[in-house]
Amino acid sequence: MSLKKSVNHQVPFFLLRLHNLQTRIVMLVDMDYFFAQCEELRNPAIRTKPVVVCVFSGRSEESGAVSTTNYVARSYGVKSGMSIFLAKKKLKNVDAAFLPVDERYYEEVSGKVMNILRKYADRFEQAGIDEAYLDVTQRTNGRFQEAKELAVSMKDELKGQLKLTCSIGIGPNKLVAKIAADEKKPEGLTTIAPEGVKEFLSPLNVGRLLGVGTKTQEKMHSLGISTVHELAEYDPQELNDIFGRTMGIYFHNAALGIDDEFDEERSEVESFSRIATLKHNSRDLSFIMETAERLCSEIQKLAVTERMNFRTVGIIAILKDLSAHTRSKTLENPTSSLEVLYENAKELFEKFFNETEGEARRVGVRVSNLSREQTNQKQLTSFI
Ligand code: TTP
Ligand code: MG
Repeated sequence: MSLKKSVNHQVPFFLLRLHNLQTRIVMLVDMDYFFAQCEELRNPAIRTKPVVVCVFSGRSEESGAVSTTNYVARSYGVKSGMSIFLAKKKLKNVDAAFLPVDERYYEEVSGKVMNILRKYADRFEQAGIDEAYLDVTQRTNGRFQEAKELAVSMKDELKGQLKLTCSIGIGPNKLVAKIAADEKKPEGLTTIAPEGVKEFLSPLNVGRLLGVGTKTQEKMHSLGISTVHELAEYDPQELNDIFGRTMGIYFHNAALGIDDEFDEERSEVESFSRIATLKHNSRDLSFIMETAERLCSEIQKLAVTERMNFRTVGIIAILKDLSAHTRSKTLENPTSSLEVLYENAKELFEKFFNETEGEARRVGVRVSNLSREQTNQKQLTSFI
């Protein structure tokens, strides 16, 4: 896997640190032994055997490499990247299933998985065929305990709907979430709150950090750096000199559990939204609109201050099980009218509760499709 695009050496150190002081909750969901689990799904009879998914090169039955294996096969020492020849040797006299990769089928299953995961995220980023990052800060009120409960619901839904298992890491940023997800597999759930990041990362081998491959690891070992703690203590200037400025800064920050998430944060504003927890769970429209009215008013003030009109009005309802549901509507003309916002939000909530069972726990309003309010500048200048 390549080093993420998020390495941004333009951002000063102090900003990176400051940014991370804000409590953010990110999950990394990684499906367990994905290709092999997909194979078990369509043929449950192989579940108890070693399952080895292979990329056959075609020359002989034994040429090619292992794509992945189930955990039964892993207990025999058979794993991703190994030659099929060696895998067969390790599984000699064992009743094992050697199967060819069927990527189209795995893509199809992956699509279903992502559709479930997406519902649980404020912001969603698919990171591979079987993994995705979910920012769940808003819907969990920034509480790690709630995030953990959310992760359990998500696991239950994946198992109930698709009969698939996954491992989840929860942390204050993507970097920590990813390492946490690798901590326990299969069916793992590891939560690292900000105060636990240092203790969690310090003893790990540097190879656990994204971007530290075999070569880099060897180089670091030669510098006396084996653990993440040793990397964190290493002079950052020397890291820059040895690995180049971009990677030097990245390694230093990564060792401290600091992850650069500025790409998304600094993007042009595309919407204004507000979300609030109801005093009690409800599906009563007039009760919900009491809260929504306040949210509409805050958003409208913001739009006016920023001199923006909006054309799309959206609502979000987070139900008792923390699943999130959105509805939106595009208006004929851009506006910044509070009345228009309120009436449309009300209509969307009404429609939503007519279509959906269950009580809302949190509700939100959002406006998007923003455009700059026309100023009188043009008219003024045309008189000159
Ligand atoms: P991973 O998530 O790395 O591995 P996995 O899902 O098989 O096992 P686990 O997460 O439980 O450790 O990769 C996802 C899929 O990508 C994997 O099922 C098959 C494919 N893959 C390869 O084809 N070759 C490889 O070397 C690796 C690592 C993965
Ligand atoms: Mg996986």
